[in-house]
Amino acid sequence: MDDLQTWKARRRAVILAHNYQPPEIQDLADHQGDSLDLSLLAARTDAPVIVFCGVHFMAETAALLVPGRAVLLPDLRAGCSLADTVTAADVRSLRAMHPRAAVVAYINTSAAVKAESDVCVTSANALRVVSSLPEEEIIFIPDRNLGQYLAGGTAKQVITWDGNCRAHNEVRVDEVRTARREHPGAFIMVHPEVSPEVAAQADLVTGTGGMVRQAWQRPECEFVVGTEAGLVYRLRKENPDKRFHLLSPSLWCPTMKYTTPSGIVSALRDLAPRVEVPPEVAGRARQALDRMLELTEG
Ligand code: CIZ
Repeated sequence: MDDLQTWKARRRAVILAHNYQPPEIQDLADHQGDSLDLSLLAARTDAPVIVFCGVHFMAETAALLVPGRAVLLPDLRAGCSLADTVTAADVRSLRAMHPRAAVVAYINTSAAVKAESDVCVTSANALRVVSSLPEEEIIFIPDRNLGQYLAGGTAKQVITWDGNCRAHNEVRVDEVRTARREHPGAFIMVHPEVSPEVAAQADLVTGTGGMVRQAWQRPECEFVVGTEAGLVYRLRKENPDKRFHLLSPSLWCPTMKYTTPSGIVSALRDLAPRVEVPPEVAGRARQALDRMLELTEG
């Protein structure tokens, strides 16, 4: 009775896995994607139970989009150190300092921070959403590297916060140079959470969804991948005739690896740990997410 498929059927659950999840979790998931894909899937599914294989802010996002449904995060230790760098009180202080600016929250933030923000973005839609805002001044939280990337890609004045994703921020310029030397002809793509110096050396800066499409569509047979190692497993699986190299050993997120098959079985059996958002935060946080979805889909 501890069989995952049995419990999944019994709960009529859907299993969503982020692109950074371990291979065995990617293999058993119903759907895989970046946080935008998974948010859209969560918003559209009618499954009464969603098992979110990712980190806490992602499960919270799903819980905001499907109020009343059970969103399970198999291991509550799966947090995001980038999301933890900014609090709701920090956002209120920033607003007081820059009253004309729109507050744009990266999806990697808590629901409490989203509730203080005007709109959310993911790596897949950040440029599009920020460009479409009427405000000329933008407060972007919490990833400074992504904020600088947005400043370079739009005509906006972007006020950044001093947060970063350790895995992406630790990638070094000399690692890109080495990859170019060792894999001449490979297409080098990096995530916008890497430093601007590293981004400047790459062929393309894009989120994981963009990397998946590039791997399908580009003529090159070899790619260097500058994002968390979990994506490389997906790219290899979907493109068995192409070669993929991880840009740096630093690209490994420990909290993404807390999900295990047995943790999923326990979560389905116990309907816990369940992620819920307090009502005083949920309404305002949902508005910031809905605005993102309108600007992305519209
Ligand atoms: O948007 C996401 O899911 C994150 C955090 C990274 C990416 O590019 O997929």
